[in-house]
Amino acid sequence: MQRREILVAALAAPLLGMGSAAAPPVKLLGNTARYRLELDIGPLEHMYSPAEAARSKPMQGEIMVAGRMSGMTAGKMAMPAGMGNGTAMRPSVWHHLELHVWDKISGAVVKDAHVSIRVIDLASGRAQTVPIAAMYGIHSGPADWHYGNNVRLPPGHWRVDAVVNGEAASFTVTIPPG
Ligand SMILES: [Cu+2]
Repeated sequence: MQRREILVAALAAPLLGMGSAAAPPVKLLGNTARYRLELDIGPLEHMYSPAEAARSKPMQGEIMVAGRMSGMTAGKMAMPAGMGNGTAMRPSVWHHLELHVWDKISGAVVKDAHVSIRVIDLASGRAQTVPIAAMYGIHSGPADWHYGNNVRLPPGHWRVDAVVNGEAASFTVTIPPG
């Protein structure tokens, strides 16, 4: 197992809306024994089931191949279980977190990985488990295949612990205020 910790100050760009085509504000590379990883944290994305996408033909957002979107339902904000109201769902504290996985030997995108991701607030030590969906961007297509979800990530220092087919990697991310 290799650990990789990288500090990045990013996410300075304001949240302009879901499905922004802009490059993700956070892009970190990682490694495990068998896999090359990329962690992207960007603006909240709308995540469509294949049936929803076929019906509404969205121009942006992501197609969920497996799993479910957290944090929003049917294009509207919804409160995830266990969260109070108030500022919890301010869009600026919600981000789209995604992990891309490539096989180091073949270079191929790994589409059937078993992935788990935990996000740890380094100030409080509190951890949250990211519900994993497999998905790809509508614009980019299946080459963009990745694992993750929309997550609440307020400004602060975070560690993202990922396990891919039993192989662990960690990333350290700073989300600046604003
Ligand atoms: Cu995604």
